[in-house]
Amino acid sequence: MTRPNPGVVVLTGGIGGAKLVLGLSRLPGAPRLTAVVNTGDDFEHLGLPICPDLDTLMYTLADEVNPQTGWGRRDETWTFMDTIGQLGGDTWFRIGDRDLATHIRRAQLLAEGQTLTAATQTLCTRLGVRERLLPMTDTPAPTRVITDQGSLAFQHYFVRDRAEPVVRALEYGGAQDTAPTAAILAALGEPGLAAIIIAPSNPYLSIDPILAVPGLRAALRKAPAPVVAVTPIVAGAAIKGPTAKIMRELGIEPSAEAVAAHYGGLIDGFIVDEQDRNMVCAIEKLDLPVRICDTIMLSVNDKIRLAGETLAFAASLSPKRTETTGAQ
Ligand code: FO1
Repeated sequence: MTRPNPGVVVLTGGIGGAKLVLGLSRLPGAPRLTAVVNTGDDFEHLGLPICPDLDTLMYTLADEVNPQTGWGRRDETWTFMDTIGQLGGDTWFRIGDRDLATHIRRAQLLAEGQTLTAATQTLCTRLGVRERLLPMTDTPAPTRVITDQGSLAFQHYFVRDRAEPVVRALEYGGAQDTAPTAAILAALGEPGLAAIIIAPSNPYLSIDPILAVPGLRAALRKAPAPVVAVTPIVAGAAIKGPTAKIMRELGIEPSAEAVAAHYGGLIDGFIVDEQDRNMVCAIEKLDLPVRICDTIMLSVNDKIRLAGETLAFAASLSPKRTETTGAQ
């Protein structure tokens, strides 16, 4: 009898995290992948439920993502957007014609009574995605960005205002009455789980909303697998997006060390980029094992290589985790 491949759970936002998830999915003998995806960016727009990070993961794994933007679908046309504009509707959030079909179909599935978890599974199956994409909650948990220009809904801050307002604080909808879904708790508690990976996504905008879901941190601590985070900051700058800018605005020096400290007691190991070798000692002082890798993922091979190194690092940590916390 063949044993199933080990399970791996990845906590992730959109574009950066999707690259690592794609790498994991393309590894020879790929693990059974579950991505727990940020839905703090979700919003209702033009009457439709939009789930940007779930869709970025889904399109990336289906080889359908727009390679120029990293979000939306490839080979897109824009008749719908142009026509909405002609009719005086909002055009700051660009929904392509092919992408529109996803939002309409999702709206229909939700209206029929499916949970977001089930609707996502339905869409993924139709697009041939075999990895499991789990929204962090089935109930809305919108992130709000408190800025020098007031409290903004996430997409207003990020897309409409191009992440220009100065961030003073972040509020996560998950801090209220949401809960991790049964599917997430089952994935994190699975016997033989090989690793839990925190993707190189924005810690404040993409990962913290997931960690703010009540019960999620406790489930991570109890999980029978080491938790490894991959740095989203290399040489003081973000690979993509406003992570470094937001850190500065929140009074935090943007560095891999600061991200490691931010995840603190939650992680068992941290991956820094080879450009940040000089930070290894400081991170090890946080009592955190560190692995140095090339974390820049430009090609598919880069993604597969980093995925392999992340899993190898996690495997090297497993005995320590078992010794110190025991299987719970
Ligand atoms: N990002 C943009 O910068 N501009 C857009 O017009 C835009 C539209 C869009 C439509 C569907 C979708 O799933 C994602 C879209 N994104 C767009 C990306 C997205 O909103 C952000 O990158 C994420 O929320 C941050 O992870």
